[in-house]
Amino acid sequence: SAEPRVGLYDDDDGVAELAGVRSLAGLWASPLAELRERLAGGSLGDRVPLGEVDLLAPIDGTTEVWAAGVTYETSREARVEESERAATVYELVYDAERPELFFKSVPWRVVGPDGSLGVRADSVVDVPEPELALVVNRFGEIVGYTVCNDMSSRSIEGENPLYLPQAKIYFGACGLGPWIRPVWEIEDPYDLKIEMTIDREGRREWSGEASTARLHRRLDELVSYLMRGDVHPDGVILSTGTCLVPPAPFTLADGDTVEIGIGGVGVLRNTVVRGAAPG
Ligand code: DO4
Ligand code: MG
Repeated sequence: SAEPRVGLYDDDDGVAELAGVRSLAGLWASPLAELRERLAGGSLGDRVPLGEVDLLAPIDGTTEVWAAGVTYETSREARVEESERAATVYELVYDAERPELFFKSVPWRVVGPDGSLGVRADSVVDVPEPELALVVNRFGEIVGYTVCNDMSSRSIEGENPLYLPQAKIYFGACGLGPWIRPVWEIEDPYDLKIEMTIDREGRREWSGEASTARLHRRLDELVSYLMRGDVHPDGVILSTGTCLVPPAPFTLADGDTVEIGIGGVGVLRNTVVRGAAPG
């Protein structure tokens, strides 16, 4: 049926439904130790080959997506360059005690694997941002990792940093997936390769590679600021900032394919639609 289900993926390319689990958000209501036991001991439905499953974005309920900014030197440099008049805000936040955190998406706007990402019709310079995203439970514990594409309008943000919500939050701006890798299966989250390729009309238009080793913040430090003075009853997804920014004059075009791979976590692939918003 078309009902969304929660499943466990095994390394032999099979997926089995987690019996009795109605939503991901429900899982984020358990402390990490309980979640781990629940996943290890949960009863599973029939195993289905991955190819027969339509993967949805791994987010539901009222779980929000937030994102951190200017957490890699590459991002700081790109922002300083695109916004000469306001460059110091980026310089300052890179070394400030409080990180830059911003709201990115509600679940219904999130685009899953193979879905269409959007570029705003009123933007002229647009880039994908490949980011490691943390899945955080309601207690502020990191329970898993996924891949986030924090699509951004460089022309709108570059005009004035106060335009950040317009540059970052719009129809099709947030890609997430292809699944969640449990935290206990990743040995060192500070040593993950991040790769991005952008293909246009059958040709490689841009590619780059970096590592979470260059992250300028600690993951739990980012989470602690996100939980400070706030509540996330259905847990929260926190994207940790980009380590790759295709330099100007690069801009995304309608029909581009963006693939982001994070070692041990997964590969998120999407196509780009310019002016994706209906109406
Ligand atoms: O400061 C603006 C946003 C930065 C961002 O999204 C990033 O560094 O990934
Ligand atoms: Mg970003």
